[in-house]
Amino acid sequence: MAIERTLSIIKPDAVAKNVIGQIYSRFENAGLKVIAAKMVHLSEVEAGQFYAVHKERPFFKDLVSFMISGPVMIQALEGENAILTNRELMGATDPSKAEKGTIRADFAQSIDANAVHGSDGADTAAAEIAFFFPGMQVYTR
Ligand code: RTP
Ligand code: MG
Repeated sequence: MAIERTLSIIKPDAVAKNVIGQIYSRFENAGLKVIAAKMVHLSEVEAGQFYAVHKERPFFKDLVSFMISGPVMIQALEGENAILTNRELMGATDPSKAEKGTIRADFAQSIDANAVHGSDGADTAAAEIAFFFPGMQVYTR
């Protein structure tokens, strides 16, 4: 299996619920290491750029307003099959359809306020890490 990196965002709803630590525990228990992290209150421009791939979708405006409604916690995760492992930990986009025990089933309210973001492939992972952590330095532990 390959060691990969992926980008994760704990969205405003989960930050407001004070469950950053509980979500980090899930990453750690699944063998994912936090190799970079920052808490940010995104601007409308940043959120729009980050989700530009969804620009033409009907939910784009709601998605951007939600993502700027409060601070988010952004991290790069590293581990075996990190991209898929993180997507499995997250669960389905709509928390009412997410499997029990996933982050979204346990902490999310709705398809908008769905607790976490995770890169969905190798290309998006690389682009999203570069977007938030340009020239990222990693200190091996
Ligand atoms: P994310 O990008 O945030 O990790 O979520 P995802 O891959 O599971 O879902 P994606 O299709 O990339 O959509 C991005 C975010 O847009 C909102 N969304 N709303 N109302 C809707 O039908 C709808 N579809 C997507 C969600 O908040 C989703 O996380
Ligand atoms: Mg996505």
